[in-house]
Amino acid sequence: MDSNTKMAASEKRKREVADGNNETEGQEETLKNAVCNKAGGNDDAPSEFLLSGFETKAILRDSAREKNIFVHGKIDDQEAVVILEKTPIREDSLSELFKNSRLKLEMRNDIYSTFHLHPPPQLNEIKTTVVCPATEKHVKKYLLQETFLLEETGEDYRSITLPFIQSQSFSVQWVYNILEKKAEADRIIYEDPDPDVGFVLLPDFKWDQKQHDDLYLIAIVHRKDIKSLRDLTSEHIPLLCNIRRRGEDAILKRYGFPATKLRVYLHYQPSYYHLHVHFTSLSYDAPGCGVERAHLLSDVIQNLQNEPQYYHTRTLSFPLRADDGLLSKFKDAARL
Ligand code: GTA
Repeated sequence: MDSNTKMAASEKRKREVADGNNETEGQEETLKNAVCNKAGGNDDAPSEFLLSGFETKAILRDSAREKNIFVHGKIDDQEAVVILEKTPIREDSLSELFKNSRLKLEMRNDIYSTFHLHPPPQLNEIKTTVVCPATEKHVKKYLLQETFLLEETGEDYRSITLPFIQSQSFSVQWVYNILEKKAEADRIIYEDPDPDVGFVLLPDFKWDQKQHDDLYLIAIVHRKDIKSLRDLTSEHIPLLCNIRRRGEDAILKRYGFPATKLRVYLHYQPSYYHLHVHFTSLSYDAPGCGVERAHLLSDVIQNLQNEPQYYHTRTLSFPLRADDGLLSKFKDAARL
């Protein structure tokens, strides 16, 4: 983009932002906040040039194998984290890919040759996630760091972890927006509105829904009083069974994906303390699906059936990053 086009794009973006400034009910947004909030809005057009003025500050992590990069920077003076990720090549796009791409020879040797293939733009997307305005906690979350495994007793949870998460965990506003249909309403694939055992099932924002290989959905409960696995007792068994049965049925109905191909689990610790359940494809090595963090929903249900207070009393292990404030709290309490 030349500088004139860039300036025009920037002016266009500012106008569009100003036009849409009162989108969020009851919230007074500054122009700059609105620029960032466009990243999460439903209106695609004004977001088009969101990243044209992005200033990179640091690479938080990148992976050649996973083909992604996590970048910390600024969008119009606001802190932001941008995640870029190459998406899998879809089988149903192959014929268009072969037919309409330009090939540039890199090398040829006997029967072997390598090329650079330049596909048409619609087959060359990069999945992009924007967190803006990003807090320091977001930046830390995505930064590649050494991790440590902790063991937390029920008492540790009440005396160390609970006060910590009550004072500084990520906002769950995005969760309430989903439950109140203020965001992502058109993405909901199933809802049980019951206030006790009900939930909303929708694609996780890590899944672009283009292929089933990396299928990823989350079920978010309507109840607002359950922070995590630690709060669960046998009282919640009907809720958990409902999520499992109806979630699996809805995924089968919508995607033709059977329960035997699903990994259904909760994270401990989660990033967001409002109870939710992850549904991922068994063949997808989803971030956070390792044994140190993921608790299979079927195991959780059985543990509660056998011992109603299981998660109140049991010692639970989980990994923490080196600069996580909770790790310091455990050190201060001489629990490490
Ligand atoms: N539909 O607005 C949202 C939204 N947000 C803010 C979070 N999620 C959302 N889904 C929708 N709309 O699976 C999803 C998250 C996550 C779940 C929360 O809600 O994608 P959790 O509370 O157990 O937290 O689950 P968790 O697992 O730590 O969160 P997250 O973000 O998945 O991070 C785990 C690791 O995954 C990160 O450290 C990072 O390595 C990786 N990761 C995170 N985001 C991406 C991404 N966009 N692309 C690739 N890798 C990612």
